[in-house]
Amino acid sequence: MTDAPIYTPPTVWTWDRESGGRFANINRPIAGSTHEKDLPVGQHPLQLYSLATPNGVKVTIMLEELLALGHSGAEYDAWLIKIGDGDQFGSGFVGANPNSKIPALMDHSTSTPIRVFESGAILLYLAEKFGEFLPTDLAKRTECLSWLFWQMGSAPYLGGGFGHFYAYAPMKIEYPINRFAMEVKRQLDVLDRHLAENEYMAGDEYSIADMAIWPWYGALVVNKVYEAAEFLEAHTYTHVIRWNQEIGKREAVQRGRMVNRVGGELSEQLHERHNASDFQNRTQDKLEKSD
Ligand SMILES: N[C@@H](CCC(=O)N[C@@H](CS)C(=O)NCC(=O)O)C(=O)O
Repeated sequence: MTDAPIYTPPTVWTWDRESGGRFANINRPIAGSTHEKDLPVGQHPLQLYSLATPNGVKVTIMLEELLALGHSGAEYDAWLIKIGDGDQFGSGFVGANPNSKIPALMDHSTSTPIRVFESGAILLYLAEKFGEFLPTDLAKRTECLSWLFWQMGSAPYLGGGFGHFYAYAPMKIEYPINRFAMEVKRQLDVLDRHLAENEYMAGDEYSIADMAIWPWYGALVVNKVYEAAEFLEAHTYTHVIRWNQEIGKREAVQRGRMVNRVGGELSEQLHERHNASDFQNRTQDKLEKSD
């Protein structure tokens, strides 16, 4: 093992400097709001406050899938929360999610608006509200929820563990990169073995488990997060790659990926979404600009 910087923890940890690395400016050891700011509310019952990170995309995919099935009650306004600018610490956002992380959903269709935070809870809420993408058969429903909660417990090792130390930390340290690469490869193998025998995560039905897992692990195997596909030998997880392609072909998934996206190809960005026609207008804007 190479030499790692030596650190002797003090008796009591204190927050006296920025840790460095990407996102260090938004990390704090305390919760709560930093400034007063109400959240905007649009015309639809469902108000989403988010950003197109893998956690945000789960929810916009679900909403677009529900709309594709004809559930007009799933019409939504998607407002952009710029986490790099600290929007998640505004008082209105903290009211919607005391954990100050996107995504957060407000449902105004009830007499007292309901707040939902944590992407897994939002997927489950919408699945139950509209009766879709959560199998009704007890065994299949249980399998679906097991994989949904697997994602919620596993992805922090991928994002907060591997992704942080491999891509974002101010220096490359062998010990954590080794530890989290090992865990992420193990997780990919869990998925690969399961998808060798199952079309989707919950078996033969596409469900909220796929919507939760795809934006993280699907993106990882095709090098869309952390540029780590080669390092992790992602090409060897052939069943994950097959499943990733299958899900990526869905039109609702392609629309959901664009909502609240502010990086990457301009043609794939829809900063805010208030109507289905916004996707079309985005395309027209682009065509007009390129004329
Ligand atoms: N377990 C949460 C994780 C949400 C999360 O980590 N969101 C990140 C973006 S992907 C965020 O808002 N970070 C802002 C911050 O940490 O201040 C979920 O699934 O909803």
